[in-house]
Amino acid sequence: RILETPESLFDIDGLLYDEEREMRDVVRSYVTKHIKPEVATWFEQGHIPAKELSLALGKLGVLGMHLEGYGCAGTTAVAYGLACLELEAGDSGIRSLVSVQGSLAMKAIHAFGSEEQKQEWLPHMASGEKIGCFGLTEPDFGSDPSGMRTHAKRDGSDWVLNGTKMWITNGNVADVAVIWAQTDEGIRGFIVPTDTAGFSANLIHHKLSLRASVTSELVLDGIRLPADAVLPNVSSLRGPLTCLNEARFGIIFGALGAARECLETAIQYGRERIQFDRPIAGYQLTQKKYVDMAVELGKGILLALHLARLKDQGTLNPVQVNIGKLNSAREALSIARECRNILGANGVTLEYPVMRHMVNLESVYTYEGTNEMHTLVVGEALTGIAAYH
Ligand code: TGC
Ligand code: FAD
Repeated sequence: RILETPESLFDIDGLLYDEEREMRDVVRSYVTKHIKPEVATWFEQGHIPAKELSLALGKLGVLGMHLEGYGCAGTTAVAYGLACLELEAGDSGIRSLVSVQGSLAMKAIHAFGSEEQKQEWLPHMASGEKIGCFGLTEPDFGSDPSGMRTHAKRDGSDWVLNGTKMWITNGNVADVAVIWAQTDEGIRGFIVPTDTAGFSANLIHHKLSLRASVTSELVLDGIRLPADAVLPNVSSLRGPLTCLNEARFGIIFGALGAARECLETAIQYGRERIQFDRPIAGYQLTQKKYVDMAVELGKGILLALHLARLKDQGTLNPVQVNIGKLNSAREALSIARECRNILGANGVTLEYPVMRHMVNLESVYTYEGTNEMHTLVVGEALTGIAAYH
């Protein structure tokens, strides 16, 4: 008997409510029709039609879908997670666009913005008319953002912002940047329209990963902002880290979408590829690989669903998000590498999605907190001893 997907082994569908399955199917169908046929070309060219995609994803209803009000759908965490999984089955870059928009830029405004800021930005971002980015990382401060050098000083009622942000997803296509900066009052977030004088974005070239995603350096050169550009309701690293919890949550599901796509491809390939007069899927060594991968994929999805149910009941804590991101990124990357191996030489081309997912997952493993950072957070939770320094 051939199972439709490796997920069927675990009867994942049986754990979902009808509306969650329906929403998942809508996103899956969008990805099948509109992303999968194009994405290898976008990846090869290192270019995505970001504006068109943003509008289409807004229409699909996935931008800030888990946020309440302001044009956002207010779905459950489970629904949001499943959408991320389906989007990343297309490409991690597409899920990144959605994560950065909804879970980082919109979440920052939604959680810490004034009523006026929310009214001004969120409906346009939910519809995809306005694209957001989120500037936390700097050239010299990645895993340890607490040392950031970007700073904002008051000048009368204005703020003046200086600094450089690095590796910023959506940077060159963004209409608005949420920038985190040191101030005399602690780390604060600023809403920076990207047409403000002194703002520039430089595309990062020569990426070998997430090529279907825009990644940029942001230069903030004496940007003058009005008093109401600051997010009023947070003044510490808690601000960006709260947003990271949301985006990491999406990755817990998303990375497994990439893994599922790789595994399905490798199973299909192995059933058709004949060596030594038999399909390679018929060899015990290959079957052990499939089984080990399916077990990790299923366990990962079950963990993701458990965490999503905790989130929906309001009891998910950040350390549990660290555990989920650690597990999903690690296992998805490992699955993608093994699937690449099963495809042999064909595995190194863009004819199949596997190596594209594999190299994308290298970024997923690093961004939103590296494997080591998540390990250290969980290690501290287990032992009570912080081991970062
Ligand atoms: P620490 O001193 O422990 O805490 C500082 C303040 O933050 C609060 N806090 C949290 N709040 C919410 N959620 C969390 N998970 C939190 N963890 C800590 C904490 O209570 C404190 O608040 P307050 O009010 O008392 O000041 O912070 P630390 O400096 O020791 O840092 C801890 C560490 C290393 C875990 C943190 O810096 C970290 O997570 N580093 C990794 C950086 C990272 O993940 N960067 C991601 C950049 S964005 C990105 O990659 C986007 S990729 C594109 C895509 O998503 O597709
Ligand atoms: P570093 O922090 O220099 O780490 C290098 C290595 O050292 C890692 O293996 C790390 O785990 C290890 N290490 C560091 N400290 C310790 C320690 N104490 N103990 C043990 N090991 C340690 N950032 C944003 O703000 N916004 C974005 O939109 C964004 N998008 C991104 C898109 C892409 C494609 C990529 C690749 C990155 C993006 N980032 C973004 C940046 C990302 O969050 C950082 O790359 C990540 O946090 C790691 O920082 P770093 O690259 O400076 O590595």
